[in-house]
Amino acid sequence: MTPKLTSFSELKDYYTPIINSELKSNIIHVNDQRQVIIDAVLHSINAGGKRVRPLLSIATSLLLSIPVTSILPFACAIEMIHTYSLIHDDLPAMDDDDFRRGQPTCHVKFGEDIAILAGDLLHVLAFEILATPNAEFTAERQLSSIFHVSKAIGNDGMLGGQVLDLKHSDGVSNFDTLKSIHHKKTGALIELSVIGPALLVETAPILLKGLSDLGKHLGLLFQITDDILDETGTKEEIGKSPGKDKEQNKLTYTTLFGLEKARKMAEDEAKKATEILHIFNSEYTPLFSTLIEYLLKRSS
Ligand code: GRG
Repeated sequence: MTPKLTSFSELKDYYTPIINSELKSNIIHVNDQRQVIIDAVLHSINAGGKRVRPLLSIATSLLLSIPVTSILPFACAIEMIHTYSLIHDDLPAMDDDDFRRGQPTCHVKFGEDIAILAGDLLHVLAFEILATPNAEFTAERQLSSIFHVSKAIGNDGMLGGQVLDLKHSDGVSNFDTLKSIHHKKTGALIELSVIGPALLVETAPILLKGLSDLGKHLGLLFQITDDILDETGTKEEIGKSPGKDKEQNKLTYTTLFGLEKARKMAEDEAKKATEILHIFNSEYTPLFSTLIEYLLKRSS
């Protein structure tokens, strides 16, 4: 029986091993030369990510009384897509990072060719998992979920945000551009992690709207904190090389507004997210408040 979880840290401690085992069960070893791609995928998947996105999906499931076991495949697919985006983001042709999640990046350890393919495999695996019939959900809702995932990671979502991020130095550095990059690059997948479970079951429109707004605020909160940590965190804390944003002339909350204002803006996003929680009449609402607190105060 699942213990009563009252805070995000309890949720994280309880569910992280369960997420890890769900991920492991979906990455199948092979007995020939293709095993190298499995090793590369496992290197990045097991490198020590915080599992924020699957934990968000689990938190939403608790909030809406959806059985967590039914949501694990969705949560696992989102973590695979996220890990894939990190592998590709670290490549020399993109952000060119040697260190991620406290480990050498995938291309440093396995070479660029294998790292590209490891990302591709995670992408494909994620959709295979999302398309696998799940007895808890109708085929129509699963199809709709696949549609929403595609939208969240395509040109109007994560991929488009990455393009805008890479190319911004050719363009204008203002708040609208910054928000657009952050909403797409990071926010879209975070919002999807929050709203995704609700799309797989029948959910009242008012709650769907609430989850979408909540997800948007959490996405911005997450990325502002990421920007702050890039400036203030150590390599050990953030598991990657700090100071890269300034070095690469990135448009971020701290490069545009400075540290103090960025911190205030993160607090504003946390406050707006907290204000939405009252619409959920659930014993897990306080847990969600601690989740928001964690995203605001995290140091890794
Ligand atoms: C998805 C189709 C498709 C393409 C990918 C490369 C790319 C296009 C997008 C990159 C997007 C990217 C790297 C966004 C940054 C998001 C972010 C803040 C990552 C850090 O997340 P954490 O702190 O990392 O949750 P851990 O390692 O803890 O999981």
